[in-house]
Amino acid sequence: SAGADREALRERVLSSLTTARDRTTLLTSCVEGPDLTAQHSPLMSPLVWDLAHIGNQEEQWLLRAVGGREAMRPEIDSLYDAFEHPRAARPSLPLLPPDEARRYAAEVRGRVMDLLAGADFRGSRLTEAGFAFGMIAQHEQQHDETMLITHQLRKGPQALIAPDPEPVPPFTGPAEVLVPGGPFTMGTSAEPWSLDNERPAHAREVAPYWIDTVPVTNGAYQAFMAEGGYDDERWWTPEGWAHVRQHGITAPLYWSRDGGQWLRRRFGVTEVVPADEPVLHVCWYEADAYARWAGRRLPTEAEWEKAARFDPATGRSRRYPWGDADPAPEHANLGQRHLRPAPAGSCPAGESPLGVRQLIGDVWEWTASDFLPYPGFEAFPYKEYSEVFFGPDHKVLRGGSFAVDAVACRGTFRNWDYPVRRQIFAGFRTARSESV
Ligand code: AVJ
Ligand code: FE
Repeated sequence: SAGADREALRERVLSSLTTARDRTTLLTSCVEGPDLTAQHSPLMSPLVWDLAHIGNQEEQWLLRAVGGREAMRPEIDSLYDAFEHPRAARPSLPLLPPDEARRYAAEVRGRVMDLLAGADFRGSRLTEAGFAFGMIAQHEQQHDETMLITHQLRKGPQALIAPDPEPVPPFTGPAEVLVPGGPFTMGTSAEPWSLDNERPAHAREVAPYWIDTVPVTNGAYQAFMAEGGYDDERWWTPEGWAHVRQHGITAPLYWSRDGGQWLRRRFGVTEVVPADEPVLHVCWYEADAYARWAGRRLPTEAEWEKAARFDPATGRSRRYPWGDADPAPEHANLGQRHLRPAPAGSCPAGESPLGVRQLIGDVWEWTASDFLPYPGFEAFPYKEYSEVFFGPDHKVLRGGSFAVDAVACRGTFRNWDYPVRRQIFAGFRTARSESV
C-alpha cells in the first residue's frame, strides 16, 4: 500500500541520515579540539568547518527548501559556502568553535526529525521519493570521506582504528576480460537518489576492449617504479612529466624508502607497503604513465561503466556489478569498515557478469575521461554541485573507495578531481582496445 511504501521510505531516510551522523561524530570526536580547528593541509578544510558545513547544507535543503522554515542563523551561511571561501582560507574565518558546531548540527538534525515524521515525499521534484533527504545523506557521507582524507594527512599518533580486511589467496584468475562492443545504457533516469550528473539514462556505443580483472596493485606499481618509470619521459603526458619533475614526485603519496623496501604512513602508523593491495594515492598523471608503461591505457568512463553494469545475457545495465541489490559486505569494501582497500581478488560475490572484480569500493578508479554532462543533462537542484565543474580541468573517477558509504555509491555514481590530486583515496585499473 502507499502508506507502507511511505513508512519504508521514512525508515530508509532515517537510517541513511543516522549512519552518516554516527560517522561524522566518530571522525570529529576521535581527536582533541586543536586537531579539529587546525588546518592539516592547505588542500583541506579544518575538520570543524566540514562539521558545521554539513549542518548548514542540511538546514538549507531540508529545513528551508523542503520545510519552508526560516534560517536559524542567517549570519553563518556565508562562512560555510564552499564557493565564497576556498579551503586554504577557511582556518582564518570566524568559524563556530567545535562545541558550537556540534550543537548547531544536532539542532538542525532534531528539527529534520520532526519534518521527517510528517513528510509524505510528494509534491515536488525535491521531495519526490525522498530525494532531498537522500541528497543530504550523500552530502554528509561525501564530507565524511573528505574528513577521512584530512585524518590521513594529519601528522601525529593514530586516532582511528578498524579491523583489516580478510586476507585472500593470490588472485589466479585471468588478468583481463573482454567486454563486447556495441551499445549499452549509461547513466540512469530511474535511480531515485541519483545526483544530477548521473542523469539521464542514454545509449552509449563502445568498441570491444579488454579491462583488468582487478585494480592495479602496489606490487605491479612497484615494478613500474623499479624499471625507472618516474625517470622515463616516454610514459608521461607533457603536463604529467612537468608536474612530477617540478614537485620531485618519485612514488605514491605517503610512501618512503627504507633500505630495500617501501614503507608508507597510513592513519598514523608506518607499515611495509603490502604488495597485493590496490595502489592508492596516485594522481591521474601517475595512473596514465603506468598504463602507458604497461602497454595499455586508462579505461574511458563509458568503458568503466559498461564493465561495471552491462549484463550480456539480458543486454540490460544493472545498478551494481553483482545485480540490483544494495551493497552488502560480501559485495564490496565500503563504508570505512576498514581503513584500507582489500587485497586484489577480494569479494568474488561482487564481481560483474563478465568476472571483473572490485569495481565498487576499495579505491576510486581514475578514468581517461574529462568530467562532462550527459546528453540531456539538467542541473538539479543546484548548479554548484556538478555543472560548474564540467570541462577539461577535471578527470572522472568511478567506483568509490573503502571510505565511501553505500548511500553515495552505485554503478552510475560519478566523482571528479584535478589530475594532480593524490590525497584522495584513488587508484586505477587499465584497459586496451581489442584490435591492438
Ligand atoms: C563530488 C567529491 C567532488 O567534495 O568537492 C561536497 C562533493 N559537493 N559538497 C566535493 C561535494 C559539495 C564533491 N565531490
Ligand atoms: Fe559540501
